[in-house]
Amino acid sequence: MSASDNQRDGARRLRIAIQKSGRLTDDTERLLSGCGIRITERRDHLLAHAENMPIDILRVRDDDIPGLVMDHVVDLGIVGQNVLEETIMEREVDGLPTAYREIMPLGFGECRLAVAIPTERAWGGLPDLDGQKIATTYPYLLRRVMREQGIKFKPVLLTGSVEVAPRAGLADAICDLVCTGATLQSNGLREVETIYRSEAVLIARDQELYPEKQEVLDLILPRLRGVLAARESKYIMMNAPREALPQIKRIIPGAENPSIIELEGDPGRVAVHVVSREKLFWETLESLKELGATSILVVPIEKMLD
Ligand code: PRT
Ligand code: ZN
Repeated sequence: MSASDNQRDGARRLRIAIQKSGRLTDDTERLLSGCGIRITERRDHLLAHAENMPIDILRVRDDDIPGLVMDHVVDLGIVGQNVLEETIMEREVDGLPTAYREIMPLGFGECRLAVAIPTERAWGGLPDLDGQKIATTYPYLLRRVMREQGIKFKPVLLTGSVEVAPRAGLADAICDLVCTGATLQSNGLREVETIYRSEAVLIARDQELYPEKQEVLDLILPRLRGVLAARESKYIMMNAPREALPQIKRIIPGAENPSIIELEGDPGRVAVHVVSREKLFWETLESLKELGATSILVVPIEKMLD
């Protein structure tokens, strides 16, 4: 293919940058495949072509994704808000473009950026760290919070193994991503202050897209919303006393008008089918049982199109 063929192809195929291999990769690929985008190429290929749609997937390090969107190399990117915000501040300092559009948060890759100190150390608040060394991969996000509070600190930049810095004598505290807290705990650290909360987001370049690409985007966005909506939603079926219906509707979270079906030979009871659009807890099912519901079935929903 010649360079001009490539350019023409680039104008037609929607390009999405995703993390090549890391914490966002599995969820991202599941989401794309949930939208019906079929990719068979192996993960070690930088560029993968979707088989059934004019979409190309670019597999890169997560740190490169915001820049690729902001430099208009790709049309869409899926990345953690932490990386996105940090990159924006870094690029502003470097005088690089930072415009993009956030399309939607994606409900995975949830974590927090937190300050942690050695477990035995007393804690009175962030001012305790005035003038001290803090190891982090996110100097800009940390500096923003510290500046708001008028606290000076010495950043120690580490791109990995941040949690070992205090024990190795490199820093007094750390500021790192935390999910379960297990890493901090096993390194003799305790979390004392959350400075930023993050999840994965879908972002787009801020320019108008070529019509061919816009068409593909208009096709996949409702599918994406459908996959996300279906994730928490459940289809609930049960048999219940007719007079308990108002209470049943009240306790099922996010329930829309249920379908009520007569039960042959049992005029006092009906079958109820309903979609619950929020997380369903065991407590709710137990309450349904107390209201006289029997044969309660909860079924996951794979796709949803409103
Ligand atoms: O190679 P590449 O540069 O692409 O990957 P990476 O190593 O920079 O990133 P990766 O794959 O570790 O994380 C990608 C994104 O996932 C992050 O930018 C966050 O948006 C999100 N994410 C969610 C996390 C975590 N949870 C997480 N727990 N990123 C990192 N961690 C690390 C954290 O740094 C610490 O080392 O996990 C450890 C703590 O986990 P817990 O569960 O013990 O608290
Ligand atoms: Zn990274």
